[in-house]
Amino acid sequence: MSGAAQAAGRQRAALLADALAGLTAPRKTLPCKWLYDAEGARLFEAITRLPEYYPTRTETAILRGGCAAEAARLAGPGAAVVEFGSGSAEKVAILLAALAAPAAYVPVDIAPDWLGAAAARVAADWPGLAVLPVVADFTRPFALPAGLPAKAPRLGFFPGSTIGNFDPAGAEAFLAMARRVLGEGARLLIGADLVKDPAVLEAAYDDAAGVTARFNLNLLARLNRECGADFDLSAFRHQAVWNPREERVEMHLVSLRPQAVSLAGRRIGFAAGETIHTENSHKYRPEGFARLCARGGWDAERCWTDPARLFSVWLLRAG
Ligand code: AVI
Repeated sequence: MSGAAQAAGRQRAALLADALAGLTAPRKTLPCKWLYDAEGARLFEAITRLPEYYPTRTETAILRGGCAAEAARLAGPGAAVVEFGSGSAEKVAILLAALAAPAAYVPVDIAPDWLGAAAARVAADWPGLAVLPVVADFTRPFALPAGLPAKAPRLGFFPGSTIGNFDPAGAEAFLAMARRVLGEGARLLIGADLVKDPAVLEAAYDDAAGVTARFNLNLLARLNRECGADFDLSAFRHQAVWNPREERVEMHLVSLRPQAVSLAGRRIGFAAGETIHTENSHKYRPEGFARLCARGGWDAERCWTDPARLFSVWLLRAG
């Protein structure tokens, strides 16, 4: 069996183990990382262009409107940029263009195909830049590539408010891990979505064109494709709700009727209205986000927002 086939087999086994654990729990859940197979990644890209989904365009405008330039000035010349969960690596172009003679770009992502394609694009656009991709789960400690110039100032990049998809303990653990990986004197440029009118938030996660609904339901289609489950997708509907106590948008899949689904020889029963909780997207207040960063070992050096205060981008300095 090829290495790629073995990796795919391991992924399927991990997906099945998570699905069996999550769907037999008293409150059914599925980890949001499984939303991103090839189809999920394509749908997420479409989400980022939706009129209701303000985070991507707002963060891009903040980066372009002086934030990237100021972060680049503070990071200094010859910086090595390490992007956590680089995906399509689009926003990093704004940062690389602002930096004086960046020494290296290290995109870190768990999906090797995606990573290879994004790394090749950046390498083609930035001749002379050392592009050193790392295939790794960026939520766990990983080693920086040996070829990274030892003296280059380290600048982490974690845009998109992906930190909001961790629970608070996971977010703190991620920040502490990033601090360890990047080392003394490092900086981290990170996007954090802000608490706002629940109607704006719920529309961003339940768009009129139904793209986010397809993104969420694709998780059941993925379980059918990869784990031989028999979910009837027409018997579930997408739901996005603001949880004011936890200050997060929750995505659920709601069972429209009593039903049973089979998965790896197990029958999993659903009551009408019962949900599978598939994602949390935490929103922050600036003071709370600065406190979270401090607990993870980072001092807030700068914070930028847009005029409507929808989104924030922070430059953190290793404390
Ligand atoms: C990747 N992440 C930051 C997105 C978010 O906004 O939480 C994922 C997403 N889920 C639904 N729409 C977008």
